Amino acid sequence: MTERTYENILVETRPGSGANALSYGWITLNRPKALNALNDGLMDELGEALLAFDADDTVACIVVTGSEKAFAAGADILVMHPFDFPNAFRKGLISRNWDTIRQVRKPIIAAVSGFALGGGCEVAMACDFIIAADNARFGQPEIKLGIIPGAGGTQRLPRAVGKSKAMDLALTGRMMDATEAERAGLVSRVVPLAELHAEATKAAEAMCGYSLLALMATKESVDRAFESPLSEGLLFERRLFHALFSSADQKEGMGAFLEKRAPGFTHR
Ligand code: DAK
Repeated sequence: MTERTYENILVETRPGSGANALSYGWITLNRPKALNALNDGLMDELGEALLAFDADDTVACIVVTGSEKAFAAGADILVMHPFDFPNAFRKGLISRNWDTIRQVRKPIIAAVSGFALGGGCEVAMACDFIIAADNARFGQPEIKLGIIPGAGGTQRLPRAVGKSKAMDLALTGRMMDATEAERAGLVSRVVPLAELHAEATKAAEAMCGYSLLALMATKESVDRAFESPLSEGLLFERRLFHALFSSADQKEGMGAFLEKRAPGFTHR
């Protein structure tokens, strides 16, 4: 991937560990003065960086993180404030670049510390799983601004934590701490703040050693669980499962197990 400098994010390609390991992308949201409030500039850059990693054959997965104080405190309220309905509707207020993340076919880990509010919580939920620091706080406080969540908060949150807690969070605007978020199933694990990056790195490095085909197929199949009835999801999974038997990586993975050696996947 061509490394380029961004204004609102920091982007690095990091090597995986092990002889045949792929690399992983590391994206840090970086508008510290506004607690990483998400404006067009940031969302454009995030989308561009994600798509570049997705297109890079040497990259297995991507970590998206923020600062210790804020993953992101939501969409930029200063930008949204002056809009009226006709303009918001006609111009597609902050819509254009919010769906890019959904185009990414490689796994994305959100490593969240501090505030993940409104659009910040929605970006984290659009990632494939969330590792939270013990100081993380999640919420959909849009109700306090006279609006509702607009980037999936009323849809992904109930799927993650159930109707009652999603209603509670969206209707009261309260924040949920990391312990509650883990108990509710929004985050996959909680670690001390000082260990957040090491934990995300460990997860990314594990994926760097696997078959990229199998990683992408896993993501596609789990995502199907949220988009289709169970019978269709199960059929989709079965087809992908069978399809992977045409890959060199399936022969290599199973062969390496039987020969009691480490696999060397070639992503074919
Ligand atoms: N926008 C703009 N600036 C923000 C911001 C935000 N969301 N959040 C914080 N900041 C700025 C503050 O204004 C302050 O700037 P200065 O005054 O220093 O210039 C600076 O960041 C530090 O914030 P505080 O001084 O407030 O820091 P505190 O520690 O006291 O409080 C806080 C932290 C996170 C509790 C507080 O800043 C806060 O409540 N922030 C707002 C949180 C919020 O309401 N978020 C939801 C915004 S609505 C859509 C896509 C997305 C969305 C909708 C549609 N489409 C695809 C259609 C998303 C909407 C939202 O996220």
